[in-house]
Amino acid sequence: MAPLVLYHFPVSPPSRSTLLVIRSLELDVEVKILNLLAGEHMQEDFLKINPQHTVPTIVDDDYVLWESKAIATYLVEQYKPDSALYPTDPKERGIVNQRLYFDSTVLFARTFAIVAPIMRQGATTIPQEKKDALKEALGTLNGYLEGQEWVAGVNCTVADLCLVATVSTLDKLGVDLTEFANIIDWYERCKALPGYDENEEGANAFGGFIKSKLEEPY
Ligand SMILES: N[C@@H](CCC(=O)N[C@@H](CS)C(=O)NCC(=O)O)C(=O)O
Repeated sequence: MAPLVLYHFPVSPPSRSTLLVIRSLELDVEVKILNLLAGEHMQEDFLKINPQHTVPTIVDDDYVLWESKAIATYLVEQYKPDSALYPTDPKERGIVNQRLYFDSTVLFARTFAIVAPIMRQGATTIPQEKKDALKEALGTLNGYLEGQEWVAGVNCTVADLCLVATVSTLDKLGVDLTEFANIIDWYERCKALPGYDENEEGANAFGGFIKSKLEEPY
């Protein structure tokens, strides 16, 4: 059987979260880097695989999937269905899913709303209302972590792997996390996860790029 293939761009937070899941599951993978800045995701060969031209995208034998959270849950269910990374109890799984959607629709969405104008339209400042919206989302995440080590309870799950890809990006672009004590403790814990160094490298590259475009530090 062909190895699992990941189309990946190391600076992309969702793409990095997929690699964190792959590393935690200890799966063999062939990583194919697509340089989004050079438009490699718009090449015909990749569009045939994913017409939505996003990373991460996986090809698992004859099965193609994109959307980082769908990939994360698929990989656990397919390869390590008993793993605590995606609990089988419906109520526990429900909480993990809620945290995954929180990243997609709130934390990463608000991060994206900040970085997209800088990357795509040459913006050099960040509107205060976007900073406020991000701060509110970080407050919510801090609340999830009250009295527990991981975002969905006692075990590290795919939700932690997705959320830390976003939070590390925010940290590296200069967002001050000091008022979010639970996030800071959890973030330190996440740094020991398999493959974290790769995540950090990508977050540093992305954060450094955004920082270099800003008129004043975040
Ligand atoms: N919701 C998607 C977001 C994927 C996404 O937007 N990836 C960006 C990089 S961060 C991308 O591939 N952009 C290229 C494009 O949309 O053409 C996920 O979680 O996988």
